[in-house]
Amino acid sequence: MYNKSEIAFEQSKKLIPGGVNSPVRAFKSVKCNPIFFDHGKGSKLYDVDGNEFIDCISSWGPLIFGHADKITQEKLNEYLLKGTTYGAPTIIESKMAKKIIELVPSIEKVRMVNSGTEATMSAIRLARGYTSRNLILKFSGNYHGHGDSFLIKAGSGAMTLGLPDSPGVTKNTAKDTIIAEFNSIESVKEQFKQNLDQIAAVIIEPVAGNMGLVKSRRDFLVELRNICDENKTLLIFDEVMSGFRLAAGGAQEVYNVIPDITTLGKIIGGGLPVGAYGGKSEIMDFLAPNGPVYQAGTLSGNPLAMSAGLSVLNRLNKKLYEKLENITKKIEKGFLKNIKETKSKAIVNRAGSMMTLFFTDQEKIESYNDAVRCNLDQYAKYFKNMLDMGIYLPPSQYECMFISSAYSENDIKKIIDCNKKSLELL
Ligand code: KE4
Repeated sequence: MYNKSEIAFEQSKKLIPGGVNSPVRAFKSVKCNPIFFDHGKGSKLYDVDGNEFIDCISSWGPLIFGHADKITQEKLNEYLLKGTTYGAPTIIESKMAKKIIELVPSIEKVRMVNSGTEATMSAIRLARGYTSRNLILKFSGNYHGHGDSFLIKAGSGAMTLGLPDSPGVTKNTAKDTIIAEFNSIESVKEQFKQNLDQIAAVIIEPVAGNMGLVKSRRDFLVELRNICDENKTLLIFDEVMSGFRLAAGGAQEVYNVIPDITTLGKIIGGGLPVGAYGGKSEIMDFLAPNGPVYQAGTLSGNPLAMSAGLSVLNRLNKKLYEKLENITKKIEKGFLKNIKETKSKAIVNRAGSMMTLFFTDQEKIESYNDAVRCNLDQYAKYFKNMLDMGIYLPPSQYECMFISSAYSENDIKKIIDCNKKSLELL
């Protein structure tokens, strides 16, 4: 069934650390070998053995319209014929910036970079430069990319592999990152009390997707905004995952809580490497060449990625989000029915087209401490059952499903039916 993937993995392990270019792809926590894919189309992925899967990861979020989206490809081909990169300004970069500013409530100016990690690293440097303070407050279980300052109680692959605090991050760096508990305003107040006038920024995933899907409570976000204002601390929403996915204006539109800086990625690249960070002009103009905070990038804003990203952002409309909501709500409803009928110890967290089925006997999961009590062995077995039935889930309990608009009614039915069979097999 997966022979060619096995052979490919044996080969890649000789060439690439762990055989993969990003750790969570190694399938370590689900105790099986990764699948190597040959191509995708719409809601489907096809592996090198010719197996077909319904893709529930969408490349960790970017592919909101599914694989090999026709309009994105046409735009890419058009720009490909003109060249690939110039290392100089192009009009399409301004078009992209204008579109992001139109869509994201907090953004008056935006800088393009090449990944979500670059966006968050740059955002905290900007916040430190703008406030002349050193400390960054982040939340347990939140993942903001692999920048040194973030690999402290980090989520996603770091949490999956049990490496939330990575070696190689110096004590001097780590001391400038302080931790609070997600959805616990008391823990935030305590840190501000302990570190008066020293906190440059609070960075948060307003809808967390890196400990599995855990939403902020709205009152928590509102209080967080107030505490930042009272302490002249910048509030950074890391919307690399939630941006353009939960709504055209991301989580900040849904919650109506406006950060000072927003970081973006994934969907804005249409499948090509892109990140971005933006905020109030007064803050963003602190960046070189206007201001003293330096950040740069050879391929930042490259026209190919801009053309792919814009082909997506230009199609974000109410109808799309209604479709994504309907598809994902049907799957959630089906899962909840199956959990009940199979008497499984599991719950489902969902925000728009992001969703996680947690194996737990807890009533709800609202924090890192809740999430770490999940049954990882159950998830691993469930993952493999679903994989063998042709449903490609995130290979970690601490990741999210990302649903695309390319799902058919048959896809929805198949996912729900396979979910039931997989739960029965546990
Ligand atoms: P990238 O550097 O991977 O483009 O973005 C980092 C990042 C920043 N902020 C948030 C909220 C993120 O979710 C991410 C990256 N997400 C992971 C999935 N949990 C990427 C997948 C991977 O690491 O392979």
